[in-house]
Amino acid sequence: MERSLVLVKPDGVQRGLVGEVIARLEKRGLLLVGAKFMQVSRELAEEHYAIHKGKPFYEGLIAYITSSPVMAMAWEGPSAIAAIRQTMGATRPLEAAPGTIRHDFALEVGRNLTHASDSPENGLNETALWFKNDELTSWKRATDPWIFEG
Ligand code: DAT
Ligand code: MG
Repeated sequence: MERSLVLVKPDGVQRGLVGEVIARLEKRGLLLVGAKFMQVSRELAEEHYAIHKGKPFYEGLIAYITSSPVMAMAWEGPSAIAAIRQTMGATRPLEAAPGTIRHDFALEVGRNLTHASDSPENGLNETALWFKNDELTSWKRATDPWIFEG
């Protein structure tokens, strides 16, 4: 099982797409283990996007993610990192495959609706950055055996 941080970023919240993102991940079979609706501080934004510090789009990215509330979630599943990034689509919406969230609902890289962790290690680190331990719930879903083979 892998764990990923998923954010519905301010554009997704403002556009009423929180439910759409959750519905797609739920229907895919991924398991929700944490969620909170929150305003992101500059401090958290800088820590989350530390890897992009110094890039030309960095300041715009920090301004975007802190501009309005986000829906922060932790999702689990087998190969959750690849599965969720596939459901989100490529970073640039015009390069995202039809049927992905970024293809279906976005046009510009700076308004690409969602964040998802890009490796199992980052999935654990990012969920630990955004959630306290007691904000994550480990649970068995009745349908797990019908979705997870193992
Ligand atoms: P992703 O969100 O698909 O993991 P990333 O980690 O490379 O993409 O970049 C983080 C975010 O930064 C991305 O969702 C949008 C923004 N971004 C990335 N590259 C950009 C660029 N060349 N111009 C503007 N914004 C960019
Ligand atoms: Mg990334």
